[in-house]
Formats: sequence, C-alpha cells, structure tokens
Amino acid sequence: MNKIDYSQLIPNNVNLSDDRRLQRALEKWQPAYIDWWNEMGPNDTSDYEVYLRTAIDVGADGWAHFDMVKMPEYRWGIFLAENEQDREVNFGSHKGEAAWQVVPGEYRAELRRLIVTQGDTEPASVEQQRALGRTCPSLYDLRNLFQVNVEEGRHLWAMVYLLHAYFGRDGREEADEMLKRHAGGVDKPRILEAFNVDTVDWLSFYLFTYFQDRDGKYQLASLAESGFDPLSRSCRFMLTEEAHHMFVGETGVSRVVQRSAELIKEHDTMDIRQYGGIDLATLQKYVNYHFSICLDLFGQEKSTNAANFYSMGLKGRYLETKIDDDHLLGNDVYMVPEVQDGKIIKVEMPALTAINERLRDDYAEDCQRGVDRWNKTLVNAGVNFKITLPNSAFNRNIGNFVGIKATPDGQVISEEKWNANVDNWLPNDEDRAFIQTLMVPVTEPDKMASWVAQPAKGIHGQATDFEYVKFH
Ligand code: BYC
Repeated sequence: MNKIDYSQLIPNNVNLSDDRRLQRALEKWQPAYIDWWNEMGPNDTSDYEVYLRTAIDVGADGWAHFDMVKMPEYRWGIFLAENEQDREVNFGSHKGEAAWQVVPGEYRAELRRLIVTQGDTEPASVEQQRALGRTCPSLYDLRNLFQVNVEEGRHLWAMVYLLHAYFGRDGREEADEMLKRHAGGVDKPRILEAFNVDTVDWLSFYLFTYFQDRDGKYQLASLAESGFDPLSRSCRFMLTEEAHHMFVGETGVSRVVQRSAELIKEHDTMDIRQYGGIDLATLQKYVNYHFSICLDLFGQEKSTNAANFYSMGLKGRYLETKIDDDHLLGNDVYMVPEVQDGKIIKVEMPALTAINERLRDDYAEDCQRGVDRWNKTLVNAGVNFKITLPNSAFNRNIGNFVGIKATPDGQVISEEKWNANVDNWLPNDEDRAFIQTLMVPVTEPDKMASWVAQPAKGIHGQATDFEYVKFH
C-alpha cells in the first residue's frame, strides 16, 4: 500500500488505478495544474534543470531521490503516510471511536473549509515567490527555492486529492478554485492575508520560510491529529517535506547574521550597508514584520470555530496525543492576552475556545529557538546586538489587538507615538529599496552574494560548488 507507483500518470500510493472515476477526475485537473504552474509558478524556468528530490517512499528512511529535473516534469503525486493500525479519534466528543475513513456527514462543511484553507496557502506561496529566481544569491539558494516551490505544489496536490476523493462535486469545484484565486489578486485573492503579499527579496524569503512555513508546520501538525484519517495521513507526510522549508529559512537567516557579523567586525561599525551587508537593525525590522503577520495566521484568541473543530475531532492541538489531560477540555482554562486599561494582561479563558491561542504560543516558543541560535552566532562573533521577537500585541490585524498600537516590547501607545516610531520597528520604503539593491543574481557555482555567508554544507552530500541549477 505504501509503495509509490510511478508507472501512473499521477504517482501515488493510494491505489488510484482502482478507482477509475477518481483517477479520471484527477487526470482532468492535472493539465489545469500544469497550466497554473507555467503561468503562476517560478518565472521563465521551464528549461532549467534543477537538482531536486522526489519522494520515492513514504517510510521513515530515505524517502527521497535526488536528480536533475526540469520543474514542469517534476512528478507531483499523492502520497499518504503509512496507515496506523486501529487508529482512533483522539480528542473531542468522539474520542475513542475508530478514526473515520470517510467524511462524517454532519461535519462535512467544517472539514471542507479546513482543507480548502490549508490547500489555498500552498499555491499561494509559489505565486508569492515566483520572481525570486531572477535575483538568487547563489545556485545553492536557487535550488532550495525551487525545491520549496515544487513541494508546495505537491502539498496542493495532497489537499486536492482529499477534495476530489471525499467531497464529490463541490470538492472538485473547490479544487478548481484553488487555481483561480491568486496571491494578491484583486478579484480573487488568497484566503489568508499573509499569503497575498509578494515575496520580493531573498531576505523576505528566508524569513518567510522561517516564520510562515513554521505556521504551516503547526497547522499541519494540528490537522495531522484529525479524526478524519486521510487528512491525518496526508498531513503527516507533508510535515516531512515541511522540515526542509524551515531548514532553508533558519539557515538562510543564520547565514545573513553570520555575514553581517563578519562585516561588522571587519569594518568596526554596525553601519554595514555601505559594505554590501544587511545591518542588524534592518534585519530586526524584517523579523518584527514577518513574525507579527504570521501570528495573525492562527486566528482569533477566542474562537468558537476552533472550539468546534476540536470538539468535532477534526483539528487537534499540537502533539495532542502527548498531552496529559482528558482531551475534551470541558473544564480546563488557558491564559489569553488582552488589553485592559491600556495594559496588556493575561486573562483566564475556557481552554476550548482558546485553542488557537495555545497553538500560537507553541509556535512562538518554537520561533524563539532559532532566534536564540542566531543570537549565539552574534555572541560568538563578539557583536553586541540581540535579535528579539516582538510582543504578540505588535502590528496585529486579527484578534484582540486589532486597532491597538503597541511597541515591539509590548507597551500600548497612542497612534501619534506609533506613527512617530513605526519606521524604527517595521521595514520602511527606504529599507526595502536598500534590500533590493543587494538583490543581484549570483549564478556561478560556489559564488555567494555579498550579504550572505556560504552554507555550512551542500545538498545531499554534494559540494557547495556543485552546479545545482543548469540554465539552458
Ligand atoms: N486571515 O474563529 P477564528 C501553510 C477569519 S500555513 C483572514 O479565529 P478560525 C503554508 C476566520 O476565517 C498554514 N481571515 O477563525 C505556509 C473566521 O471567519 P468567519 C495554513 C481570518 O477558523 C507557508 C473569522 O476570522 N493552514 O501551510 O478559528 C507556505 C473568525 O476567526 C484569519 C491553516 O491555516 C486570517 N489570518 O482560525 C505554504 C489551517 N484568521 O468564520 C503553506 C486551516 C481568522 O467569521 N485553517 N480569520 O467567516 C484553520 O485552521 C483556520 O481556518 C485558521 C483561522 C487557523 C486559519
């Protein structure tokens, strides 16, 4: 069951050929997907040969195969993680029942909505990043960008499979809509706001893959707990791919920090823009921006949607089965931040309606770990600067802090004070224009742009000067 069948038009490990109707429907969607890739995917890259990994098996060991591939010929397919014998619904009012192999009729709308929201982000990110190839800091980075892009494409396939296989006609319609909404589209934008902003420079790309893909990790992990088993298995395999995206982000920022530290030491100044480096004050502003827009992706602090998804057994908490409680949350409470009398305080709320907030907290804690590692690089280099994550009230557009102006360290301030200081906290036009000046393509093997250090090692045992992308 788990072996991937590559002899099929659509590689899969779900025995697609046993279900002719489904197979035909997906084979009809495939050309539309390829058209979308050619139109909305990485710009002008159809002839490039890229050192890509492809899934060959969903088992724990060595699922990946590496080869030079033209991206439109990448074998996108449908891969579910291995079946877990006797899996149960592990939380909510159906706890203890056998996990569902078909959609529970009474929760159809909610489940479809979750799958559509998740699915929508995947092609969105490819669209957001489509122009980056023109300004890659190295071939190594270019290859990583394309790897991320093809895997986001595959994640769309994962959600489209669920829609086609389990939701009939309206599922197929939703799958079609996935290719019609576009990041930043005027008429049909993507569903979640952070997926409507173009990723216009590589610093933003590293921060996107660090912060936004990490939201992906936490959302997928919560959906991997789902009582709807096909969704759980889809997300479990997606998580194995997601890990590489966050690696690209964490090491990307880390290489920026390292290079900035070198330039600061070499020239004995924090003002390293003139030497082709990214000053740490600007990096901090980018961190503030990306972290705050990603906090919005977790929804409102108080959410009856999230409570319902949980009680229905559709979307759990992060590592649900490892949490030591009753998994019903009938009487539990959780501390949630809000503004009272001009101060940010934490108040008790029923844990059930605070599910989004709990996931946001788990996420923020995870984000901090990488920041600590970047700061260690600065300490080791003898640079006196500490990168910090802004307070959760800073620059928020969803939930309790909408309309509140707060400093990165969590002081509630007036609109005037905000306006007077916002240029110190968030990237302004001049910062973005400066970062753009650094975005000159570097396409010789083993050469690196001025603002980022070499990676510690190459991909899959290859040397760093390996020709990861061949242009034709
Ligand atoms: N933007 O009860 P609430 C990834 C709406 S990233 C716009 O808090 P809920 C990836 C909400 O729809 C992971 N609207 O909402 C990363 C609701 O509307 P209604 C993506 C928003 O449902 C990088 C109302 O506000 N996956 O995979 O609890 C590259 C009330 O809000 C937003 C998922 O997100 C927003 N940010 O929470 C590639 C998982 N937030 O009902 C890929 C699936 C809230 O009043 N989605 N609203 O009309 C979910 O679990 C939930 O839908 C959300 C929202 C967590 C997003």
